[in-house]
Amino acid sequence: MDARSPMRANAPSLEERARRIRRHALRMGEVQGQGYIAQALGVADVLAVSWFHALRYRPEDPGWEGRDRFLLSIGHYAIALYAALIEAGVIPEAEIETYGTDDSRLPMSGMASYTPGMEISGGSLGIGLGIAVGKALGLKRKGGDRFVYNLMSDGELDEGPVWEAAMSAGHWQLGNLINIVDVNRMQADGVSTGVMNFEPLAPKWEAFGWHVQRVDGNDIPALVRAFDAARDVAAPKPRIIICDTRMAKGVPFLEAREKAHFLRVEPHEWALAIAALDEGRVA
Ligand SMILES: Cc1ncc(C[n+]2csc(CCOP(=O)(O)OP(=O)(O)O)c2C)c(N)n1
Ligand SMILES: [Mg+2]
Repeated sequence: MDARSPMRANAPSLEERARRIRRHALRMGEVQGQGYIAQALGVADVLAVSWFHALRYRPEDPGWEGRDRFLLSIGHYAIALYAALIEAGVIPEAEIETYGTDDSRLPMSGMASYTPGMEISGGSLGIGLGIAVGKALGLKRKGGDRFVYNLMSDGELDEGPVWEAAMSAGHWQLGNLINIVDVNRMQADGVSTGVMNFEPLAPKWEAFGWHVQRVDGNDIPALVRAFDAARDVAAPKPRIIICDTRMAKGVPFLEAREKAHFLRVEPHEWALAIAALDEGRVA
Protein backbone atom coordinates (compact mmCIF):
# COMPACT_ATOMS: atom_id res chain seq x y z
CA MET A 1 0.00 0.00 0.00
CA ASP A 2 3.00 2.28 -0.19
CA ALA A 3 2.22 3.43 -3.69
CA ARG A 4 -1.06 4.76 -4.90
CA SER A 5 -2.03 1.96 -7.21
CA PRO A 6 -5.20 0.50 -8.66
CA MET A 7 -6.97 -1.75 -6.19
CA ARG A 8 -5.59 -5.28 -6.19
CA ALA A 9 -7.78 -7.96 -7.71
CA ASN A 10 -9.92 -9.55 -4.99
CA ALA A 11 -9.34 -6.61 -2.64
CA PRO A 12 -12.54 -5.63 -0.83
CA SER A 13 -14.44 -2.79 -2.46
CA LEU A 14 -14.34 0.64 -0.86
CA GLU A 15 -17.98 0.10 0.13
CA GLU A 16 -16.99 -3.07 1.98
CA ARG A 17 -14.04 -1.28 3.59
CA ALA A 18 -16.44 1.39 4.84
CA ARG A 19 -18.81 -1.26 6.20
CA ARG A 20 -15.97 -2.93 8.06
CA ILE A 21 -14.76 0.41 9.44
CA ARG A 22 -18.28 0.99 10.79
CA ARG A 23 -18.31 -2.51 12.27
CA HIS A 24 -14.95 -2.08 14.03
CA ALA A 25 -16.17 1.21 15.48
CA LEU A 26 -19.39 -0.35 16.76
CA ARG A 27 -17.44 -3.17 18.38
CA MET A 28 -15.27 -0.61 20.20
CA GLY A 29 -18.38 1.28 21.27
CA GLU A 30 -19.82 -1.91 22.69
CA VAL A 31 -16.67 -2.49 24.79
CA GLN A 32 -17.23 0.81 26.62
CA GLY A 33 -21.00 1.08 26.20
CA GLN A 34 -20.34 4.49 24.67
CA GLY A 35 -18.33 6.30 22.04
CA TYR A 36 -18.83 8.93 19.38
CA ILE A 37 -20.53 6.40 17.21
CA ALA A 38 -22.80 8.69 15.17
CA GLN A 39 -19.69 10.58 14.06
CA ALA A 40 -17.76 7.38 13.26
CA LEU A 41 -20.60 5.92 11.19
CA GLY A 42 -21.04 9.22 9.36
CA VAL A 43 -17.38 9.66 8.44
CA ALA A 44 -16.63 6.00 7.59
CA ASP A 45 -16.95 6.50 3.83
CA VAL A 46 -14.51 9.43 3.94
CA LEU A 47 -12.06 7.27 5.90
CA ALA A 48 -12.46 4.33 3.53
CA VAL A 49 -11.58 6.50 0.53
CA SER A 50 -8.74 8.15 2.45
CA TRP A 51 -7.12 4.92 3.66
CA PHE A 52 -7.93 2.59 0.77
CA HIS A 53 -7.76 4.90 -2.20
CA ALA A 54 -5.80 8.08 -1.53
CA LEU A 55 -3.12 7.62 1.11
CA ARG A 56 0.33 6.13 0.74
CA TYR A 57 1.52 4.28 3.81
CA ARG A 58 3.11 1.07 5.01
CA PRO A 59 0.88 -0.68 7.54
CA GLU A 60 3.86 -2.44 9.11
CA ASP A 61 5.84 0.82 9.37
CA PRO A 62 3.44 3.62 10.36
CA GLY A 63 6.32 6.10 10.80
CA TRP A 64 7.70 5.52 7.28
CA GLU A 65 9.15 8.85 6.14
CA GLY A 66 7.63 8.53 2.66
CA ARG A 67 4.05 8.28 3.95
CA ASP A 68 1.33 10.80 3.34
CA ARG A 69 0.39 12.35 6.70
CA PHE A 70 -3.19 11.98 7.92
CA LEU A 71 -3.93 14.28 10.85
CA LEU A 72 -7.02 13.80 12.99
CA SER A 73 -7.75 17.29 14.24
CA ILE A 74 -10.84 16.03 16.07
CA GLY A 75 -9.56 13.92 18.98
CA HIS A 76 -13.06 12.81 19.91
CA TYR A 77 -13.35 11.05 16.50
CA ALA A 78 -10.50 8.71 17.54
CA ILE A 79 -12.82 5.68 17.51
CA ALA A 80 -13.37 6.32 13.79
CA LEU A 81 -9.68 6.55 12.93
CA TYR A 82 -8.87 3.48 15.07
CA ALA A 83 -11.45 1.58 13.05
CA ALA A 84 -9.75 2.65 9.81
CA LEU A 85 -6.28 1.83 11.19
CA ILE A 86 -7.51 -1.62 12.21
CA GLU A 87 -8.97 -2.22 8.76
CA ALA A 88 -5.70 -0.99 7.22
CA GLY A 89 -3.65 -3.43 9.29
CA VAL A 90 -1.81 -0.74 11.24
CA ILE A 91 -3.46 -1.87 14.51
CA PRO A 92 -4.33 -5.52 15.22
CA GLU A 93 -8.06 -6.23 15.30
CA ALA A 94 -7.65 -7.96 18.67
CA GLU A 95 -7.01 -4.57 20.29
CA ILE A 96 -10.68 -3.65 19.80
CA GLU A 97 -11.29 -5.37 23.14
CA THR A 98 -8.99 -2.89 24.89
CA TYR A 99 -10.73 0.26 23.65
CA GLY A 100 -10.79 2.93 26.36
CA THR A 101 -9.34 0.66 29.08
CA ASP A 102 -6.28 1.38 31.22
CA ASP A 103 -3.00 0.91 29.34
CA SER A 104 -4.77 0.51 26.00
CA ARG A 105 -3.21 1.97 22.87
CA LEU A 106 -6.73 3.09 21.98
CA PRO A 107 -7.71 5.85 24.44
CA MET A 108 -11.07 7.49 23.94
CA SER A 109 -9.48 10.72 22.73
CA GLY A 110 -6.76 10.48 20.07
CA MET A 111 -3.22 10.81 21.41
CA ALA A 112 -0.17 10.65 19.20
CA SER A 113 2.12 9.10 21.80
CA TYR A 114 -0.24 6.16 22.35
CA THR A 115 -1.30 4.94 18.95
CA PRO A 116 0.53 4.02 15.75
CA GLY A 117 -0.91 6.04 12.88
CA MET A 118 -2.18 8.83 15.14
CA GLU A 119 -0.04 11.74 13.96
CA ILE A 120 -1.24 14.37 16.46
CA SER A 121 -3.18 14.72 19.72
CA GLY A 122 -6.33 16.49 18.62
CA GLY A 123 -8.35 16.80 21.84
CA SER A 124 -8.17 20.57 21.88
CA LEU A 125 -10.22 21.47 18.84
CA GLY A 126 -9.17 23.93 16.16
CA ILE A 127 -5.43 23.24 16.07
CA GLY A 128 -5.07 20.39 13.59
CA LEU A 129 -5.13 22.55 10.49
CA GLY A 130 -2.38 24.80 11.86
CA ILE A 131 -0.20 21.77 12.54
CA ALA A 132 -1.00 20.46 9.06
CA VAL A 133 0.12 23.77 7.56
CA GLY A 134 3.46 23.47 9.36
CA LYS A 135 3.94 19.88 8.25
CA ALA A 136 2.96 20.68 4.65
CA LEU A 137 5.35 23.62 4.56
CA GLY A 138 8.17 21.48 5.94
CA LEU A 139 7.54 18.68 3.46
CA LYS A 140 7.26 21.14 0.57
CA ARG A 141 10.65 22.60 1.45
CA LYS A 142 12.18 19.14 1.67
CA GLY A 143 10.82 18.33 -1.80
CA GLY A 144 9.04 15.16 -2.81
CA ASP A 145 5.42 14.48 -3.47
CA ARG A 146 3.97 13.67 -0.08
CA PHE A 147 0.59 15.06 0.90
CA VAL A 148 -0.67 16.19 4.29
CA TYR A 149 -4.34 15.45 4.94
CA ASN A 150 -6.20 16.99 7.84
CA LEU A 151 -9.61 15.77 8.97
CA MET A 152 -11.59 18.36 10.88
CA SER A 153 -15.22 18.86 11.89
CA ASP A 154 -17.78 21.55 11.20
CA GLY A 155 -17.78 22.57 14.87
CA GLU A 156 -14.11 23.45 14.52
CA LEU A 157 -15.03 26.08 11.93
CA ASP A 158 -16.02 28.25 14.90
CA GLU A 159 -12.40 28.36 16.06
CA GLY A 160 -10.30 31.39 15.10
CA PRO A 161 -7.02 29.51 14.60
CA VAL A 162 -8.63 27.56 11.74
CA TRP A 163 -8.92 30.75 9.71
CA GLU A 164 -5.40 31.87 10.53
CA ALA A 165 -4.18 28.50 9.29
CA ALA A 166 -6.39 28.75 6.20
CA MET A 167 -4.94 32.15 5.35
CA SER A 168 -1.35 31.00 5.83
CA ALA A 169 -1.89 27.88 3.69
CA GLY A 170 -3.03 30.12 0.84
CA HIS A 171 -0.12 32.47 1.41
CA TRP A 172 2.42 29.62 1.30
CA GLN A 173 0.69 28.05 -1.72
CA LEU A 174 0.58 24.66 -0.04
CA GLY A 175 -0.45 22.48 -2.94
CA ASN A 176 0.46 19.44 -0.83
CA LEU A 177 -2.21 20.16 1.81
CA ILE A 178 -5.66 18.56 1.59
CA ASN A 179 -8.12 19.61 4.27
CA ILE A 180 -11.25 17.52 4.75
CA VAL A 181 -14.19 18.95 6.69
CA ASP A 182 -16.85 16.60 8.03
CA VAL A 183 -19.98 18.70 7.84
CA ASN A 184 -22.40 16.57 9.85
CA ARG A 185 -24.34 19.69 10.88
CA MET A 186 -24.00 18.93 14.59
CA GLN A 187 -21.74 20.07 17.39
CA ALA A 188 -21.79 19.88 21.19
CA ASP A 189 -24.24 22.75 21.66
CA GLY A 190 -26.62 21.75 18.89
CA VAL A 191 -27.05 22.25 15.16
CA SER A 192 -23.79 23.70 13.87
CA THR A 193 -25.14 26.58 11.82
CA GLY A 194 -27.41 27.53 14.73
CA VAL A 195 -24.39 27.87 17.02
CA MET A 196 -22.37 29.82 14.44
CA ASN A 197 -23.46 30.20 10.84
CA PHE A 198 -20.39 29.25 8.82
CA GLU A 199 -22.26 29.12 5.48
CA PRO A 200 -21.65 29.75 2.68
CA LEU A 201 -18.52 27.71 3.18
CA ALA A 202 -17.12 27.29 -0.34
CA PRO A 203 -16.73 31.02 -1.11
CA LYS A 204 -14.99 31.59 2.23
CA TRP A 205 -12.27 29.04 1.48
CA GLU A 206 -11.99 30.26 -2.12
CA ALA A 207 -11.41 33.77 -0.81
CA PHE A 208 -8.55 32.40 1.30
CA GLY A 209 -6.89 31.04 -1.86
CA TRP A 210 -8.01 27.40 -1.68
CA HIS A 211 -9.11 24.95 -4.38
CA VAL A 212 -12.57 24.02 -3.12
CA GLN A 213 -14.83 21.02 -3.67
CA ARG A 214 -18.04 20.16 -1.83
CA VAL A 215 -19.38 16.61 -2.05
CA ASP A 216 -21.80 14.16 -0.51
CA GLY A 217 -19.49 12.57 2.04
CA ASN A 218 -21.45 9.32 2.00
CA ASP A 219 -21.18 8.85 -1.78
CA ILE A 220 -18.04 6.78 -2.33
CA PRO A 221 -17.69 7.31 -6.11
CA ALA A 222 -18.10 11.09 -5.58
CA LEU A 223 -15.48 10.99 -2.84
CA VAL A 224 -13.05 9.10 -5.07
CA ARG A 225 -13.46 11.72 -7.79
CA ALA A 226 -12.98 14.54 -5.28
CA PHE A 227 -9.86 13.00 -3.69
CA ASP A 228 -8.37 12.38 -7.15
CA ALA A 229 -9.11 15.93 -8.24
CA ALA A 230 -7.67 17.34 -5.01
CA ARG A 231 -4.44 15.48 -5.63
CA ASP A 232 -4.20 16.21 -9.36
CA VAL A 233 -5.24 19.87 -9.66
CA ALA A 234 -2.33 21.81 -11.11
CA ALA A 235 -2.83 25.12 -9.31
CA PRO A 236 -0.37 25.68 -6.42
CA LYS A 237 -3.20 26.07 -3.93
CA PRO A 238 -4.13 24.20 -0.77
CA ARG A 239 -7.14 21.99 -1.39
CA ILE A 240 -10.26 21.46 0.66
CA ILE A 241 -12.92 18.79 0.33
CA ILE A 242 -16.05 19.80 2.20
CA CYS A 243 -17.93 16.58 2.93
CA ASP A 244 -21.61 16.68 3.81
CA THR A 245 -22.21 13.55 5.87
CA ARG A 246 -25.13 11.99 7.69
CA MET A 247 -24.58 11.05 11.32
CA ALA A 248 -25.06 7.35 12.11
CA LYS A 249 -25.05 6.50 8.39
CA GLY A 250 -25.28 2.78 7.64
CA VAL A 251 -27.36 1.68 10.65
CA PRO A 252 -30.96 2.59 9.81
CA PHE A 253 -32.40 2.57 13.33
CA LEU A 254 -29.61 4.85 14.57
CA GLU A 255 -29.87 7.09 11.50
CA ALA A 256 -33.54 7.58 12.36
CA ARG A 257 -32.78 8.55 15.96
CA GLU A 258 -32.77 12.23 16.85
CA LYS A 259 -29.27 13.50 16.17
CA ALA A 260 -27.09 14.66 19.02
CA HIS A 261 -23.40 15.11 19.74
CA PHE A 262 -23.73 12.09 22.06
CA LEU A 263 -25.99 9.59 20.34
CA ARG A 264 -27.80 7.45 22.88
CA VAL A 265 -27.23 3.72 22.31
CA GLU A 266 -28.81 1.25 24.75
CA PRO A 267 -26.67 -1.71 25.88
CA HIS A 268 -28.61 -4.25 23.80
CA GLU A 269 -28.50 -2.05 20.70
CA TRP A 270 -24.78 -2.47 19.91
CA ALA A 271 -25.33 -6.05 18.78
CA LEU A 272 -28.44 -5.00 16.84
CA ALA A 273 -26.44 -2.28 15.10
CA ILE A 274 -23.68 -4.74 14.15
CA ALA A 275 -26.31 -7.16 12.84
CA ALA A 276 -27.88 -4.38 10.76
CA LEU A 277 -24.50 -3.63 9.23
CA ASP A 278 -23.83 -7.30 8.53
CA GLU A 279 -27.10 -7.47 6.60
CA GLY A 280 -25.73 -4.73 4.34
CA ARG A 281 -22.53 -6.59 3.59
CA VAL A 282 -21.19 -5.85 0.10
CA ALA A 283 -18.79 -7.69 -2.17
C1 LIG B 1 -10.95 24.05 22.08
C2 LIG B 1 -12.06 23.11 22.47
N1 LIG B 1 -13.24 23.62 22.86
C3 LIG B 1 -14.24 22.80 23.25
C4 LIG B 1 -14.07 21.44 23.25
C5 LIG B 1 -15.19 20.53 23.73
N2 LIG B 1 -15.78 19.81 22.60
C6 LIG B 1 -15.53 18.50 22.37
S1 LIG B 1 -16.30 17.90 21.02
C7 LIG B 1 -17.02 19.41 20.71
C8 LIG B 1 -17.94 19.61 19.52
C9 LIG B 1 -17.22 20.17 18.34
O1 LIG B 1 -18.00 20.17 17.15
P1 LIG B 1 -18.04 18.90 16.19
O2 LIG B 1 -16.74 18.26 16.21
O3 LIG B 1 -18.64 19.33 14.90
O4 LIG B 1 -19.09 18.00 16.98
P2 LIG B 1 -19.79 16.61 16.52
O5 LIG B 1 -19.97 16.65 15.04
O6 LIG B 1 -18.89 15.54 16.98
O7 LIG B 1 -21.10 16.59 17.26
C10 LIG B 1 -16.67 20.33 21.69
C11 LIG B 1 -17.14 21.73 21.72
C12 LIG B 1 -12.79 20.93 22.84
N3 LIG B 1 -12.55 19.62 22.79
N4 LIG B 1 -11.81 21.79 22.46
MG1 LIG C 1 -20.02 18.23 13.70
